Amino acid sequence: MSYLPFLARNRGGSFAATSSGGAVASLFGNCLQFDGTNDHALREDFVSPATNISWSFWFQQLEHSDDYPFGQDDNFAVQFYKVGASETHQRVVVRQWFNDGSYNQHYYNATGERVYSTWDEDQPWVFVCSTWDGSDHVSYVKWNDGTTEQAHTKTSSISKTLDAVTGDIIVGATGSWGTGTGGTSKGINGKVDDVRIYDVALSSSNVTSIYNEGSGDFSSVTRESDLHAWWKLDESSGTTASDEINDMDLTLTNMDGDTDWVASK
Ligand SMILES: [Ca+2]
Ligand SMILES: [Ca+2]
Repeated sequence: MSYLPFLARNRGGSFAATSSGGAVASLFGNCLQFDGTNDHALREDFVSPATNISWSFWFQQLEHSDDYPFGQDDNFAVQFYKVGASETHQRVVVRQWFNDGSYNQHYYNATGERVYSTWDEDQPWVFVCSTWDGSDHVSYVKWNDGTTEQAHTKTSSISKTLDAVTGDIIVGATGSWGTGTGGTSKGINGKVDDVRIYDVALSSSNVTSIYNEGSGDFSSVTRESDLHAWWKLDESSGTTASDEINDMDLTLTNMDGDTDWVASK
């Protein structure tokens, strides 16, 4: 397995690196580790993309809990997207909110698509991506622990509108499930890495490319110009997580800048 750093980071640039890749996600340098109590990384007044959106990230749970590692809260629940894994249902839920206050969500828990084989094992890093193109909500959940690989996709065709909204971006937590009011009460005990928001609906092949980057394969990455925000989470100290695209940096909250940056693999 190999790990190659990104060689081009400017908006509009392209990646030049190539790699043979590897089976297990090597992810991207460092990541953030959250304590499941009150840790989170926050960006207030984040303006989301309009019309089309994709968002992706990696997470690894370190204990059984009903928590939600990523979302945006506009305080009026107009738009909100988050994923969670419930001890009761052993599921990953990908939820996209729309401007009428409704949402569409995908549960990954049916026979043959269970994301976790057992909660008593160390959990793998899981890649999640959600896309919206104006008529279809498509989500992807993928992982590879070196022994088992799972790759699942769900699609919903629905008629909804998605305008840009302003609200908190929260990594490592969101508010209580189902309320749509946001907040930070549902903090993950685990790790999160490489959080991205795109202003386009990524294609299935785009999503596979991003997933493969986690294995060190950057050979087919061509969509950097579509990034709206990108928190690589590669810092090693301090309480700021930089956004590579528009300086929408996250602030580590209730966290320790000396110990909560850890190697992602
Ligand atoms: Ca990282
Ligand atoms: Ca804390």
